[in-house]
Amino acid sequence: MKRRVRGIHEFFARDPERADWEIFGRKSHPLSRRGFVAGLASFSALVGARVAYPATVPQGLIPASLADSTESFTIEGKDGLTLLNDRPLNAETPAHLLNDDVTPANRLFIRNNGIPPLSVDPKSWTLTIDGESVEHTKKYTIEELKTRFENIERQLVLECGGNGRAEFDPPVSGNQWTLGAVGCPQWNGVRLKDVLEDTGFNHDSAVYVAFYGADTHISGSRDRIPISRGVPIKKALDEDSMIVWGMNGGELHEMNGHPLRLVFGGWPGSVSGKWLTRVSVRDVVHDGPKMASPSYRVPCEPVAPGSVVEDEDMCIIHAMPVKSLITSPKSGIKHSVGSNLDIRGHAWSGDASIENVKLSLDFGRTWTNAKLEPPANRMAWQHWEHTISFPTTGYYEVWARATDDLGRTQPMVLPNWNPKGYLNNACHRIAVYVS
Ligand SMILES: Nc1nc2c(c(=O)[nH]1)N[C@H]1C(S)=C(S)[C@@H](COP(=O)(O)O)O[C@H]1N2
Ligand SMILES: [Mo]
Repeated sequence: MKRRVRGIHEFFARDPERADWEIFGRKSHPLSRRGFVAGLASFSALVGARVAYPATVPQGLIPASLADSTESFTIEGKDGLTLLNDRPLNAETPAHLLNDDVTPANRLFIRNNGIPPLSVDPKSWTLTIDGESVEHTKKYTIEELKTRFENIERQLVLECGGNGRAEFDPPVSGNQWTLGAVGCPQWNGVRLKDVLEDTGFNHDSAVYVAFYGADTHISGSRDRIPISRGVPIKKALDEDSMIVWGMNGGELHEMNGHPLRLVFGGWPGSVSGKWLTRVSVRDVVHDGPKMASPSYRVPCEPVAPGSVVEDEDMCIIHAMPVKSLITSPKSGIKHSVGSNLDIRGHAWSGDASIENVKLSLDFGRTWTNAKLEPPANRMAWQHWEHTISFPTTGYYEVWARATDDLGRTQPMVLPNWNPKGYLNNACHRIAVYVS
């Protein structure tokens, strides 16, 4: 790692090109991306160009051209990620670096709650399966997992529950993720279900399946563990819930859980335990660190922005909401008016699949369908593309909006404010300067 940067707040504060943020009088707050400016004149001034479709620019919209940070950092085996925090380490991937169909290991975000294990030996690593619903505790080496159970490969979306948190207004504490705490690698491993069944666990009493990992608490205390979460037994027994030792045919990156982790596609990343040493089949809803309110919970019923919500009114997040990303081109590009522009991206929706992706060039007045591919397998993100041309010169925004097969679609503005800033699935938009 080269530098230390604490959050995207600092990018705006330090980058002279982004001094514009100060005109909002809230420079400590990156959220202004979907916040408010005074009117079309200031919108034009901000983007430094004439705005195409001036009539439909929503009142007070902050231009997408100011949204993306250019900061990047270096960690071995990772390329172009943006560092949010280095203790614990948290880094996200800029949208245009997520353009691959299958996310390469060097482009997968990192979300650590504690300190990763210092030395890892895959040969001696073991996974223990225990819990109230397991009569005889079992232990497996990675070699045993590889040889005793059917090996499977799945492309599964891993997205942090707090992805998009930076946009919440009023702001909420936690890593200020913008767009890139998400990826969809191909995972190599076995079905969690097959291993659980091998223990002969008690189907009648099993309620929840929890993970324990080898990372240690940020305080240095040996008596505390950073995180131990889980999923209801139904999700644990899903055909596509996995224990994995590899990514894209290679090893897991050391920050992504090498040598063993869980992957539950489409659920908040926090359930996909890294550096996996133990899985417990519980006869109650798991009560490990970061299971209790307010962690990874949202108000059971919608609340007004800024509300204080009692612990008992917070519900555990299950599947993640419908969402899409524009991964090509990069926001802010210059394009010439006569030529076509290829737009590309991905879309995903928890346990469901995507029905359509629509694009708008006129701030949401009209929408056209993008060409959408079927998923490689359940809970893989789906690729979409579209070729567009711009009728005039000026400042444009391309907006993308996905709808899933249950009819759920993405909101244009920040949805359901919640105290911890989870589940922001507002539409992604990019800026294009046409000349
Ligand atoms: N043992 C352990 N597992 C963990 C975490 C952690 O800090 N420790 N972080 C969780 C969270 S909050 C997320 S979003 C994902 C991130 O996975 P990644 O770092 O491989 O992208 O891992 C989850 N599993
Ligand atoms: Mo997360």
